[in-house]
Amino acid sequence: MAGAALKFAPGELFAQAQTAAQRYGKDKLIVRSMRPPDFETPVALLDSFITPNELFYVRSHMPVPQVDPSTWSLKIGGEVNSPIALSLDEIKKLPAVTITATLECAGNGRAFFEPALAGIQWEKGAVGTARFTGARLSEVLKKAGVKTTGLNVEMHAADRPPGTMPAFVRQVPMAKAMHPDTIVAWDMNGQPIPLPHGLPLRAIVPGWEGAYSVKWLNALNVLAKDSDSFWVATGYRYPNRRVAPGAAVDAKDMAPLTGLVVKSLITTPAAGASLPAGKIAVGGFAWAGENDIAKVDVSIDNGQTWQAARLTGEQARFAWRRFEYEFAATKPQSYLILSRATDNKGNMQPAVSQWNPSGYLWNQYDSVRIEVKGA
Ligand SMILES: Nc1nc2c(c(=O)[nH]1)N[C@H]1C(S)=C(S)[C@@H](COP(=O)(O)O)O[C@H]1N2
Ligand SMILES: [Mo]
Repeated sequence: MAGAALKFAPGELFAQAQTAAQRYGKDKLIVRSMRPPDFETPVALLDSFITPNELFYVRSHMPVPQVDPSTWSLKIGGEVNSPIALSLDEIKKLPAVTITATLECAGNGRAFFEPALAGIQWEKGAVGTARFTGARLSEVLKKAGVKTTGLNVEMHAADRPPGTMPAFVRQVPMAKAMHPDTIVAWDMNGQPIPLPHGLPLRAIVPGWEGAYSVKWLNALNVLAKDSDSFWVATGYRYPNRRVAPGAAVDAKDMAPLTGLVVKSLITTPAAGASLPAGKIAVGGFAWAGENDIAKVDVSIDNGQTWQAARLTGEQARFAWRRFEYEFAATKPQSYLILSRATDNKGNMQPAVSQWNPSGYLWNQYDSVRIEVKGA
């Protein structure tokens, strides 16, 4: 009878996960959840400034909706002079802009917090950079005419929650909604937005944590108050004071997340790499939400000394920046390579991330251990 009660034959669960990723052309990604699809990019595949669509992480709270771009409409209502619904064609007639933006899930790195937290156990790869083409959210709102009473733009989407989970409704404060780089996008890296990324229309709220960039966007509701959506009132909140790891935090001491925090990621060498003695090339990306990267330092002696890495390649307002550093490894030994970014406001990555009840904004020094063998 041994094995008779097994629900899965050996390998079957793995095969199901592979199928879930293949369905969306994401077979190189790590499946963190099959239903809904939550896929993480392996760090080694994040080695280009632009993350190709098939390598871009996916974060969805609920099943991917069925969409028909030909009948899609974006409704605009609430505190506006004339509520309207715009078709995709009408939206595409507005002036098109392309924004290069790094999107990162607020929960990226949650797996590393101690004590452990509930939620998707993202490690380092719930981040990526793409060029999004669309119309300015301000231009879209102008079509309906925002009243002076409008404080927040509530964003609704077509994905429908299973069971009792609340629908994914978010809000953007008016100033950020009106920013010229906040857009409703229909293209991602020159292709129609792929289905798991929000086909046919998604918000891009650059520099802010990924959950502001609502996918499958189908309604804007201008509010004279704060949204009472679960995902605004309760979700995506962070303590406004330091808390002891594991401590409960009162709701009144929590504030909404906004901008991403300063962070760096070593994409090469790979963790655990075994390399011959000689020159070791270190490279990766650093980003700081709405701020710019001022410098990235690298340490190969457990943080006793730090050397400045070179910042290279393309520079875009809301995108990560490439850093490179080389050192000579003369004899066989194990190295822990650390990276630490600083932004133009003087914020530096901490040695240890601040624990918080939802496991958001993990941003401590990145580290990669490698083994150097004899030449
Ligand atoms: N409609 C809808 N939009 C959504 C989500 C969602 O579950 N539903 N997830 C958000 C979160 S938490 C993140 S991090 C980003 C992820 O975008 P991506 O899947 O294109 O990488 O989408 C955001 N937009
Ligand atoms: Mo997210």
